[in-house]
Amino acid sequence: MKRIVTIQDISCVGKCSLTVALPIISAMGVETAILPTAVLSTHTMFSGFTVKDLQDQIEPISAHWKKEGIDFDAIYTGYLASAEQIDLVKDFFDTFGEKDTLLFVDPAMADNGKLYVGFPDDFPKAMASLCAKADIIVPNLTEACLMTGVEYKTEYDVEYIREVLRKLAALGTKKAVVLTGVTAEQNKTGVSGLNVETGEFFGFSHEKLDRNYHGTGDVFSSATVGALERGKSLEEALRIAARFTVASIRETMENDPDKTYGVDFEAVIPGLIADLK
Ligand code: PXL
Repeated sequence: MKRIVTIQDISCVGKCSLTVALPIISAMGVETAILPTAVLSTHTMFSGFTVKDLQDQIEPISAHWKKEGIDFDAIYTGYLASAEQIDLVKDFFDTFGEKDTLLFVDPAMADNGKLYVGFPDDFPKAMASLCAKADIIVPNLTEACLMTGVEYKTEYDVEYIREVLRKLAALGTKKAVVLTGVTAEQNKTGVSGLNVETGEFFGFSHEKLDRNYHGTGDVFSSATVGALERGKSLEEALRIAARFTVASIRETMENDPDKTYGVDFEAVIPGLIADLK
C-alpha cells in the first residue's frame, strides 16, 4: 500500500484541511500519515476561532520519523499559516523527498480575488517559493495571480489562462502546474494545466453548480492525490477529483443548501471508490 503524508492544519469543525484529506485519501486505499501544523476550533471563516500553533513540533516529529526509517510515496501540503511554517515544510521536502516522492502543493491561501483572513500581503511570495520545489501545484486563479503578479480577472479567454500557466511554470515547479476552477466556456468550470516537462497544455471543463461552499479545494486536492497514488495519470486523477467534488457539492445542495462550512463529501465516497476501478 502506498503511504503519503499530508501537512496542514486541523480545523476541528469546518470540514477542510486534515479532516478532509485524512478520510478521503484513506478511503481511496492509501495510508495517510498527518503532520498537523496547528489546531483551530474551526476554520478561519467562523468568527472567534481559537488557534494553537504546532509548528515547533514539525522538526521533532520529522527527526523521529527519520530515525525510524519512515518514508513516503507523496508529500501533500495544503493550508500553511505563516512564512516560517513554509520554511519548515521546505526543510521537510529536503529531508523526505526521495527521487520518487511526489511533492504536491495546494497553495491554499486565497479565493475570489482575496487572501484569506490573517495572511500578510507578502505571504504569496513565500508560498511561491514552496511551489518552486514542488512536482505538481494546484492553485485556483486567485492564488495563481497572487503568486505570479498577473492581474486577477473574472472574465477571460484561453490565452489568459495559458499566460497564467506559463508564469506559474516559471516559478520552477518540476512536473505540472494546474489551475482549478477555470474555463473559458460560459456557465461551466474546469481544470487547465501545463505539463512542464513536455510544454503541453491540457484540461477539461465540467458542470458548474450554482453554489460556493468552503473546503471544496481541499476535497479536490485530496481526491487528486489519492487517485495519483492509486496509479492514475494526472489528467485522469484530476477528472476523478472533479467528479467527486461536483458530487459532494450536489449532495450538500440537496441536504443542507445553506451550509456555511465544508461539503457533505462523506455520502459520495462510494462513488469515488467506484470511479477508481
Ligand atoms: O483550505 C481551506 C482552509 C484550511 N484551513 C483553514 C482555513 C481554510 C480556509 O479558510 O481557514 C484553517
